[in-house]
Formats: sequence, C-alpha cells, structure tokens
Amino acid sequence: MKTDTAYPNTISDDLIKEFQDRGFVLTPSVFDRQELADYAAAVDEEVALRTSDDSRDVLDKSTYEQSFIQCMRLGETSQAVAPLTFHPGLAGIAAQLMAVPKVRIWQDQALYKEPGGRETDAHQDQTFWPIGDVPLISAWIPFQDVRRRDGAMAYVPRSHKPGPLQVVDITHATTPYMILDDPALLGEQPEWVDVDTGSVVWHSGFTVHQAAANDSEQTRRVFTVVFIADGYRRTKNWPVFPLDRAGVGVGELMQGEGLPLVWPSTGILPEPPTRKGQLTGPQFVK
Ligand SMILES: O=C(O)CCC(=O)C(=O)O
Repeated sequence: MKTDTAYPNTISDDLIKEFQDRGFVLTPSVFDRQELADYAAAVDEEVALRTSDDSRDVLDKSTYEQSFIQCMRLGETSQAVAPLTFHPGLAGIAAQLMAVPKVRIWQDQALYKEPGGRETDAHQDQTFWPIGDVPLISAWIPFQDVRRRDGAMAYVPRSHKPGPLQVVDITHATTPYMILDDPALLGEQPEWVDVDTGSVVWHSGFTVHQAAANDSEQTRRVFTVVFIADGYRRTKNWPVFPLDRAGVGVGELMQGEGLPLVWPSTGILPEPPTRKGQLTGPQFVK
C-alpha cells in the first residue's frame, strides 16, 4: 500500500522542543476556517443525533456530565466526521511532536461544555488507561475562539516529567484527588491558553490539565483526537474499551480493529469497526 511520509504541516524545531520541555504547545492555523466549519457542522450533527433523547438542563445532570457532553469515537459512526479524526495533517503533527515514526488512533471525542457547565477537574489522561508509558498525545481542537470564560484549558508546565501520578476520578464516583497539590508538580501553576479558531493545542498523556467553567452564553464546542505511538504493548488488565474490543491482552501489541495506523498516511480512511461503543459518556463498558 502506498504511504505518504511528507508531513502536510511541518512543525518547527522550536515548537517540538517547547512541547517536549513543557508538555503542551499550541500549533497555530492548522485548519482554515471554512474547512474547520465543515468539520464542526458534521460533529454538531453527530452530537445532536446521539443526544436527541436528552432534554435535561445542565444543572440537572450528574457532576461529571456538567463538565461536558461527551460523545466518543465519532469518526466510527459518522462518515462526515471520519476525515477529521483521521486527518493526515493532525496525525503528522502528532508524529513530529512525539518524535516517533508511526502513530495510531487511540480515540476521538466531542467535548461540548454547555453554558453554565462546570470546570473540568485537573487530571492526567494516561493514568486512566492500562497502557503504561506509551508516547501519547492529545489534540484539543475548538470550533470557535475560546477564552477562559468560555471554558478554555490550562496546563501545568513540565507536569508530564514526573510521569504517572495518582489517578483523578473526574467522574466524581469517588472524591477526585487534588492533583494540583501534588508535590511532584514542584509548585508549578496551570497556564491558561487562549485558542483561536483553526489552531490546535497539544498535550502529552501525563500533562496535568483542566478546563474552566463555561461562563459564556454559548456552548464551547471542542473535538479532541488522541494518538499513541505504534509498537507498544498493553501493560495492565483493567478493562478499557478500545483494547478489549480489539482483543489486545496484557503484553500484546496495541493494534487491531478501532486502533488504526494513521501516520504515515495511506490516504485511505480506515474501515469502521463493526462493534461500536456507547453513544455518550466515557465508554467504560466492554
Ligand atoms: O475540554 C475539556 O473540558 C477537557 C479536555 C480534556 O481533559 C482532554 O482533552 O484531555
């Protein structure tokens, strides 16, 4: 199969170094406004479909649901969203920032923070999953300009360096660990990042991050895509939908259905898996 190894978006050495030193970086103008508006419309449509039977007011939702409407793996259920999830430009940036030759999709999701929606508690992503220290990076792609009062993100500089800290239960099923007080962060404070439409903010799997409450009148519409380096093995047996669906056991390479290679790009969209996850929420179920 023909693969393309020329990056559609070449990232400067300075930005790569910034990401590796600080654990997050903003890449400006990854999408032009019209291209992103088309993707945004596709994601809006899929989120609307998946949540059509939920008319609850934000304040009547669970604490977790008040942080955002969460719809995962939209690229598997919407042909119009798939080109965003599997966008070679994004996958190529992920490969450059992680400095790895091959990249797989871990997940995509819409995180729509409603007006009046609460903050997203500070946490690390990678400690949620039984995947050890595989290089992992997340692209945070807002569909509109986002400032702190809209629900912007803040990242703790260099917080990826100590690796895994205590897991934060952002679902609030148990009291979440106050990770911002962890001594391993050496007193570093979260830095708020304003993002303009078309730009993308990237963070590493161990970077501590949070999002502000949405004090605006509009829903904060964000799409995220999480990438892992190819060639790493599952490290723990606790359940996780994408590895369990692909039949990846402990010690086996993380690959298979729903975990497609996206860099280098083949230019062909992957076949959607036959088994889909839950329509909303964190897709805990096997
Ligand atoms: O957008 C948010 O509210 C949280 C996003 C987040 O935690 C993530 O992308 O890892």
